[in-house]
Amino acid sequence: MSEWDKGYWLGGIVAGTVAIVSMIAHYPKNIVPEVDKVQSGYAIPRDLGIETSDLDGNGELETIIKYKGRPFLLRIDDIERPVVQSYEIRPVEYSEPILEKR
Ligand SMILES: [Ca+2]
Repeated sequence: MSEWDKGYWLGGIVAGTVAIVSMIAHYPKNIVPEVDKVQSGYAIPRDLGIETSDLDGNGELETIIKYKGRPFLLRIDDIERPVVQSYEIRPVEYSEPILEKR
C-alpha cells in the first residue's frame, strides 16, 4: 500500500469518525420510546404526544400533552414539578351588545 493510499484510508477513517460523532451529538434527545408495555399505573410512552397552542388567545403558547388523543395542559408548579391538568374549551358566549341611550 502506497503512502498515498494510507493517507487516503486514514482520511476516510477520520472523516467517518467525525461524521458518526457529529450524528450522535446532534441526535434528538426527546424521542418517545416505541414501548407499549410499562408498569401498571404509568402512561404508555407511544400513546403520548406533545404540542403547543395559544388556547386563551393571550399571544403566549401553552404546552399540551395528548394521551391517547385526549389533551391535557402540562404546567410547572412553584418548585419546577410538572403538573398535568385537564381542560376544556368553551365557545365564546354571545351577549347582546350594550347600546347607550342618548
Ligand atoms: Ca396563551
